[in-house]
Amino acid sequence: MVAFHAITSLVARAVIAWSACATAQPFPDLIDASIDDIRLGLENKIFTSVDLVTTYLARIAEVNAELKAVTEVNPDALDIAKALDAERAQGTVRGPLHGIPILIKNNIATLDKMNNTAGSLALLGARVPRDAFVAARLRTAGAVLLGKANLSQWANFRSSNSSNGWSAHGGQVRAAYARDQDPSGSSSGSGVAAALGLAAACLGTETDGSILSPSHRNNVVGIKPTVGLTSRDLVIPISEHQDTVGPIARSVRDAAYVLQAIAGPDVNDNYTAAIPSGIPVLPDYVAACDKGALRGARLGVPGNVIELFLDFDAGYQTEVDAFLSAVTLIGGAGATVVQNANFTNLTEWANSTAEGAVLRADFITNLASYLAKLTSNPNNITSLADVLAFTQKVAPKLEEFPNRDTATWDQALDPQTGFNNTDPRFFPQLLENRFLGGEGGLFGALDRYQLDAILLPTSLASGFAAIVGAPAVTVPLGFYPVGAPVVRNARGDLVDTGPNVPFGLSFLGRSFSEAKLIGFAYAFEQATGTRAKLRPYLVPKTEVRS
Ligand SMILES: *[C@@H]1O[C@H](CO)[C@@H](O)[C@H](O)[C@H]1NC(C)=O
Ligand SMILES: *[C@@H]1O[C@H](CO)[C@@H](O)[C@H](O)[C@H]1NC(C)=O
Ligand SMILES: *[C@@H]1O[C@H](CO)[C@@H](O)[C@H](O)[C@H]1NC(C)=O
Ligand SMILES: *[C@@H]1O[C@H](CO)[C@@H](O)[C@H](O)[C@H]1NC(C)=O
Ligand SMILES: *[C@@H]1O[C@H](CO)[C@@H](O)[C@H](O)[C@H]1NC(C)=O
Ligand SMILES: *[C@@H]1O[C@H](CO)[C@@H](O)[C@H](O)[C@H]1NC(C)=O
Ligand SMILES: *[C@@H]1O[C@H](CO)[C@@H](O)[C@H](O)[C@H]1NC(C)=O
Ligand SMILES: *[C@@H]1O[C@H](CO)[C@@H](O)[C@H](O)[C@H]1NC(C)=O
Ligand SMILES: CC(=O)N[C@H]1CO[C@H](CO)[C@@H](O)[C@@H]1O
Repeated sequence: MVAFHAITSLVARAVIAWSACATAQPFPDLIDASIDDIRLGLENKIFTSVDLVTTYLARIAEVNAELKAVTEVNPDALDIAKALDAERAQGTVRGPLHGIPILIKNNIATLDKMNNTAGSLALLGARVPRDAFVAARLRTAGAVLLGKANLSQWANFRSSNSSNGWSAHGGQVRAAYARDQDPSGSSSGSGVAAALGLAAACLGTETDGSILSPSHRNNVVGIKPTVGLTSRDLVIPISEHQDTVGPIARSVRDAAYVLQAIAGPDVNDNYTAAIPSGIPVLPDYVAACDKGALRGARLGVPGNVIELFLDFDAGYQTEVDAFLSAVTLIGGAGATVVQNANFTNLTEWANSTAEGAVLRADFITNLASYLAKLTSNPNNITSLADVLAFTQKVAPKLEEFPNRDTATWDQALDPQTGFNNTDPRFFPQLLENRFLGGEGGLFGALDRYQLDAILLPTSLASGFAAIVGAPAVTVPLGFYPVGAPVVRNARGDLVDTGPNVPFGLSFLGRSFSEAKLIGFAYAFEQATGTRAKLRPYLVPKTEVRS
């Protein structure tokens, strides 16, 4: 309780100090600037959107040779910014994102000069009939689509011997809190770009962990929306049952601005028809950013989940210790914490192979549907079998085959054991997920203990939400101390954990409970200010004032 208030007042003082001299001081560094800061800078004519785009492009150029966070920049970005500046000069401001540069993951298609490849050379030069719904929504909101963020190729759905953040189209993404840091994935470039201020914010996508995990390893905030809150139209898929598009940003409030812009029903993704019809207008995610949101909340900690992961790998202890301190702080902020809000069928979950089966089956069907929508397809890729043949036979060298194998696709296309999502073997697998994540998992615990959300270290969190399409929000929680052992990824080429590597805390909730989760995450973020305690080793120097 005492620690909590001490930290809160420190943060409050820092904010007041800054606003007091905001007019006299130069604009904050872009690694710290919030969307509100940038918006005010534009409103007060401290700079233009063209200045911002120029600055962000220079920042990308400064670090990209080393970090490979960005695959392509938008050749039209400056013209778009110029047009948005002209609109503003004539008195039209579309909203809080007017003139604000945003990077999107390289699996979200745009009808412009940029490629959309999921990192594969198979789709270079392919064209789509229209912008992905979420990209169109960003444009309508006045955002400048600055470029495409690199990713783990095929959103990490290809190989058993690859590395997070590697793609043939974009190279190897590295994170910047430690040398050769594994950026996690699959929205690797989005995480790194948000962390270093290579754009005001980014879009990522998640099937299981691909927003939450790179967000936490890059010391930023990620919102993984309920499947159906954000359209997947013209997003290169893995699974209609699990894929979702969401923001990765430096603060909860910034992420809320982006979510507000992209959420909502789309006739081209009928999962969005599940958005509760009682809400003709979506909840106000920005207004949900309330410092007092933890007061009176009921939050659960599934002790058996934590125990299972520690049994599996004692290396999680650092993150769990920080998590348990955070739980105490959250209690001190007025939340009721229910310890041992356990998941009843955790053992069955840990042994289940249903999620992999669902993803492989969906991928065959959903990828073919995406490819069928292309208006130009230079390599004539229409199926997973075509992608496999391209990777293994047409461009094996650049696709780094066989070193980076195609184990996931081989399994999906196995004539004996593979099947797509129209096969009778599919539905029992989907039902198993719905039970293990539902009554036997996340939803069961929320209901049994009448909770608003479940708390977990982000390293342990994504799977439980993934298999039932539930939302989750991660916020910075801490980082590995000096002297922590360096643990490399399975491939051996990147540092997974070690000194200065960040980690996060996740809030998981019921479907369409994003506003609540955002409130909790915001209150926690404001009380702790963890992001500001940690600096990357590599920070771009170009600023909007230079
Ligand atoms: C898209 O890929 C093509 C190669 O097929 C390349 O010529 C073009 O420059 C790429 N677009 C951008 C914006 O980099
Ligand atoms: C949703 O759309 C897909 C293809 O676009 C279609 O196969 C499916 O039947 C639709 N589902 C509903 C509930 O409308
Ligand atoms: C929850 O799990 C923890 C850790 O396995 C165990 O100690 C505790 O008894 C369990 N509580 C309930 C209510 O099942
Ligand atoms: C879930 O757990 C309960 C209690 O251990 C058990 O009786 C039940 O069989 C499990 N259900 C499934 C589908 O595994
Ligand atoms: C898998 O199931 C077996 C048998 O029910 C159980 O002993 C084991 O603990 C389970 N594995 C995990 C990781 O929970
Ligand atoms: C899915 O499997 C069925 C039955 O094997 C087959 O007829 C259909 O063409 C497959 N669809 C795709 C997209 O592979
Ligand atoms: C793709 O198909 C078109 C039309 O059948 C053909 O002209 C072209 O050569 C094919 N391209 C490749 C790379 O196979
Ligand atoms: C997996 O990648 C590593 C690192 O490049 C390499 O040493 C190893 O040979 C690869 N495994 C296979 C089976 O190709
Ligand atoms: C914007 C940019 O720097 N893109 C580069 C990303 O990395 C790939 C692969 O090395 C290059 O081809 C791009 O030019």
